[in-house]
Parts: sequence; structure tokens; C-alpha cells
Amino acid sequence: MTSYRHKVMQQVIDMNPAEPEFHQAVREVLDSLKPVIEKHEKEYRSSQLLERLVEPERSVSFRVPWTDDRGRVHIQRGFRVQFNSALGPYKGGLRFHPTVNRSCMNFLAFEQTFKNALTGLSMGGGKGGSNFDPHGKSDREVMAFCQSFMTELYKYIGPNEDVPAGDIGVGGREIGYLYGQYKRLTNQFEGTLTGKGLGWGGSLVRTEATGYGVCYLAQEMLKTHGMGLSGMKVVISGSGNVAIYAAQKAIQLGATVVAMSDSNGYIYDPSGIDVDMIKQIKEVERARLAVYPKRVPGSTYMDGRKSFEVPCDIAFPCAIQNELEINDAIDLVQNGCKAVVEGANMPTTREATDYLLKEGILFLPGKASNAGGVAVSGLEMSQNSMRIKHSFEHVDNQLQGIMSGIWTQISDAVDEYDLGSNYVDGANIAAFRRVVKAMREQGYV
Ligand code: NDP
Ligand code: 2IT
Repeated sequence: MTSYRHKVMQQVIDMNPAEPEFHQAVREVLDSLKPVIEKHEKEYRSSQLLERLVEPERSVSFRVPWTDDRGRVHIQRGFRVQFNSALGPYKGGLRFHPTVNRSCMNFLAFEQTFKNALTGLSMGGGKGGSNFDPHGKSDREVMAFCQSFMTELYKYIGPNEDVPAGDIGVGGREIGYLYGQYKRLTNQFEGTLTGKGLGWGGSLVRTEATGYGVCYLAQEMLKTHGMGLSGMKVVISGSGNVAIYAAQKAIQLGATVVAMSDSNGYIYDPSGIDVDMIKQIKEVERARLAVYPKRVPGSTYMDGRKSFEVPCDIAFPCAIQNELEINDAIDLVQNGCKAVVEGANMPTTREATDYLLKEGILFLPGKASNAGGVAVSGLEMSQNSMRIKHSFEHVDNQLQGIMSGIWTQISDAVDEYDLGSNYVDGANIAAFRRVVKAMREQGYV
């Protein structure tokens, strides 16, 4: 007889053909859940629990027309996937990137449900975005796109309904334009987006939260294995929001960050990358990383290559899904890497993940290690509801507490199911337990 897991997996494939990223994310979770599902198979089958878990509660897609600076009209596709609200209002970012499609949205919204569960806060899982590419666009073009996107999206979101935030291609500038249009359409000043400006409802530490959280969880794992970030050589991929603040915190904790990248290539700086210079190039000038060596002597730029080829103790993939492939994993192992901590969502292919685990590399999956971002979004939502503003130290302490709580949940799950150091399975099981308890208590919905 086909196992229940395989039956559900096949159903996901049949109902969502040509969605490889979504299949990959679901398959990983179902594989991790094997011992839990086997224990409760009869009950899960009779309540169609897994079938409900893999089917988004609601999913919208819509046309987004906008006009560029030369008056040409463009049409993009917008999405919002409201995957699971068992634990709270849908919560998750918006991604503006040319690769955005239904598969990408479904995988991210599915992952978000489990990530948000791990934070311990009251947030369901959702994700949205568009295949709009902000690179090289003027501020006016980005504003025009954001206003058009929100003119449709606002119908589906609200402070107790669905609270979007940033992701790839959506940072403070985009959240500002999106919020302005939301306010104009609804006449409400409320916490319907997170990652807002600090002067109008944003939370301190939200900008830094994902990258800082990556380092906080890395520290917890390393401590368990008698290590720490201090003195470690770190390689990062990406040079966006997550990468920058992971680098900043790793350096504060005593590590040396020797490489960072963007989609064109990577920079290598053996004496340690100057994060303020990266911030200037990427956040202020919105320029390419290739200019870095022109400004920082002793560094080099490698065009068309990936930073994972640089020898390191720890790698933080912080760019995009499936960027760390099997050949990169082989490079990392050969070069003596001890740990891979995912800052991005599913940046490691399944083949590479399995290889790293087999080789005994400590590995933290993104849904645990990058949960700090959405966690502080959750704290932004509570500050908005209470109309108060916490200090940087207060929020940072809460973030550290949440990341350490995630470590405890993962550790408890690997102990209970005798999983050794398989923190992928540990995180999936811990998250699943929280979501499923709420789903069972809320009936067949
Ligand atoms: P940003 O848009 O700020 O930065 C993305 C970075 O990734 C850029 O440096 C970009 O380079 C690089 N990149 C994109 N595509 C590729 C590629 N194919 N190969 C190599 N590099 C690439 O996004 P974020 O930092 O916010 O997000 C990064 C990852 O972290 C995503 O997976 C996101 O889902 C995840 N994440 C983000 C959170 C947040 O709070 N922002 C929270 C949790 C997870 P280029 O400029 O050349 O495109
Ligand atoms: O992937 C993610 O967790 C995010 N992009 C952040 C989501 C959020 O709501 O802050």
C-alpha cells in the first residue's frame, strides 16, 4: 500500500503540476515527518490532516499594470498566497523578483507557516509578490508599480487578516510606497504591513532582525557542539538585507567575513569585508558589488562565480532558493567547512542538503535560522496594536529569546525522535506539532 505521505505528495504534484519548488518544500517536510505521521496515521488520514496542510486556504493572482518613465505600459502578475491561519493572521513577505511565479509563492507560503510556528508568536503563514524587477528602475517607476500592486492587494489584507512585509526586492522604500497607497485606499493608519519606517510605526531591529537572528541561532547550535562564531571564517552569499546584517552581527561576535556576493559574482576580502561599504554600495547607491574592490584595496571581485568556493568555517547562504548546489556543497566539505546556516529560504538543494548532513556538517534550515525577521515583524504588530514603541535593546533581547526558544524546540524534537544532529527534521517536526495542534483543535476547516 502506498504510504500516506506518498499519497499526499502525489496529490500535491497532480494538483500543482510544474511547481518544482513547491514540490521540493513539501517533500522535505513530509520526509521529516515520517516518524510522527506513522505514529498518528489513522487519525491524520481520517481527518485529512496532511491534505489540508498542503492546500493553501486562499490564493489570489492579479494583473498589475504600470507605466515606465518613457510612458510605456508594462503588465506584471501579482500574487498573495494565504496558506495557513491556524496560528494567527496570515503573515509573510512580498517578493519582487523576475523569478516569482506560482511555484515560488506556494513554496514560500508553505515554509512560512512552519517558520512562523517556530517563533511561538501568533502568526499564520502567507507570502506574496510579483515578477516585477526593481533593479535599474527609477524611484518613480517603483512607486508606480507599488501603488498599482496595492490597489489590488489591499482587498485581501488587514491587521487581523493578513500582514505582508518585505522579502527579495522589497525593502524600506517599497514598504513605504505600498503603505502609502494602502492608507490612501482604506483611510486607515494601522499595522497592516511590517518593516515600516521608524517614524511611522516601524519597529527598531526589524531591519537587522533576520541577519541577527541567523547569527543568534548559529551561536546556539555552535555552543551545543563546543564552538562559537568567534574566530571563525565566514562566507556569505547575497549582499541584501539578510546578508548585510548577518555579516554585521557575525563580525560583532568575533568572526571574519571573507566573501559576499550578488547575482553577478562575489567579492573576496581576506582581511574581512567592510560591511559599511557594502551598505553604502547596496542600500544607498543600489549599485553592483563589482565596485567594491575599486574602493577597498586588497579585495578582489570574481565575476560569474559563487562565494561558496572560498574556504570557510561557516557558510551563510542568504540570497535565493536552490543557490547552494551539490558542487558547492562538495567545495564546502573539501575546504573544511563546519556549518551551514541558511539565511535565505530553501537556498540549499535537497541533494546538497543530504550530502552536507551525510558528511556531518552542522546544518540549520532557513525556516528556523531566518525566523528572526518575521519574529520581529510579529513584535512590530504588537507594538502597533498597543500604539507603543520599544527600545532597540528591548526588541533585540526579545529576538534573542525567540531564537533561543527555537533552538530549544529543535533540540527537544531531535532528542525525542533520536535524530542526532539532523536539525532539518528537528525543525520540521517541532513546527508541525504546533500547527497541527491548532488545526486539530479548530475542526475540519
Ligand atoms: P534582498 O533583495 O535585500 O537581497 C537579495 C540578495 O540576493 C541580493 O544581494 C541579490 O543580488 C542576491 N541574489 C538574488 N538572486 C541571486 C542569485 N540567483 N544568485 C546569487 N545572488 C542572488 O533580499 P533579502 O536579503 O531580504 O532576502 C534574501 C533571502 O532571505 C531570500 O531568500 C528571502 O526569502 C530570505 N528572507 C528574508 C527575510 C527578510 O526579512 N528580508 C526574512 C527571512 C528570509 P542582486 O542584487 O544581484 O539581485
Ligand atoms: O521569509 C520571511 O520570513 C520574510 N520575508 C519576512 C516575513 C515577515 O513578515 O517579516
